[in-house]
Amino acid sequence: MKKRGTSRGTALRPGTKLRAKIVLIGDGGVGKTALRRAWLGEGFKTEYLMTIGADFASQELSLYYRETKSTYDLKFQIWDLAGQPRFKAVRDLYYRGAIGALCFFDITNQESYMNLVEWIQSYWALNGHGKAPLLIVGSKCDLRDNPAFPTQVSARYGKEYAAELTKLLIHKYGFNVHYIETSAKEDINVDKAFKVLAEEIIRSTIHQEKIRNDRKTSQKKMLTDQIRSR
Ligand SMILES: Nc1nc2c(ncn2[C@@H]2O[C@H](COP(=O)(O)OP(=O)(O)O)[C@@H](O)[C@H]2O)c(=O)[nH]1
Ligand SMILES: [Mg+2]
Repeated sequence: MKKRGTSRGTALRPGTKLRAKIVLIGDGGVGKTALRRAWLGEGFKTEYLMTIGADFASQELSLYYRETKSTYDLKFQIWDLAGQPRFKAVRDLYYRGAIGALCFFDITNQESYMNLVEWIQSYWALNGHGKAPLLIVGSKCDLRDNPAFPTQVSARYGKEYAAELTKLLIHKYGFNVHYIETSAKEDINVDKAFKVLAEEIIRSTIHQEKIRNDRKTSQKKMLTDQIRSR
């Protein structure tokens, strides 16, 4: 039988590599490029170099998944999208095929938090897979409680939003939404953000596979029953 070509259709087996396209989304200036660079060991820059359209990077990651007691290899293809509205037309094309997203807001910028809803909606509407895994990232946490940045988005908000999304998604889609605060500047939770997303991609992929197999089994049973009852 013909295998489906999408990553979500690809069987996830220990020892085989799962190609996972992920997108980094959120308003311009929230720190998407900085986090990607920090994860790839490219250092932190204070000056702001705007991403034009999209940047691409790839990185491999092995992850031990407790529930199946197996190690999975993922090859992350990371698309770092420009956040500015004027790049919207280009950006929409890059969502296609994404099975994971890091959704950023800057903890010192309330508007960037409010805009998360739209970012997440676009990702789900345009990736071709629907409700795929994501992680909510509260960035620049080194600025937490810094008096120079008096308006802050409290960690409670991020956690509540993630919990609300998890409630909506876990049963049908089989993944959790986590909230993680990161600092690319001080290397806080940089590895963790990518690992937690990887784990939820694995959880969701296993869940989708199980649904497909259950469906196949029940259809086979139906056919067998039909033939027997003749
Ligand atoms: N204090 C602090 N500044 C950051 C952090 N991450 C990014 N920045 C700064 O925020 C600005 C925008 O970062 P950038 O990664 O280019 O944002 P992008 O538009 O989302 O890709 C730059 O001036 C960075 O130096 C962080 O973790 N802490
Ligand atoms: Mg950028």
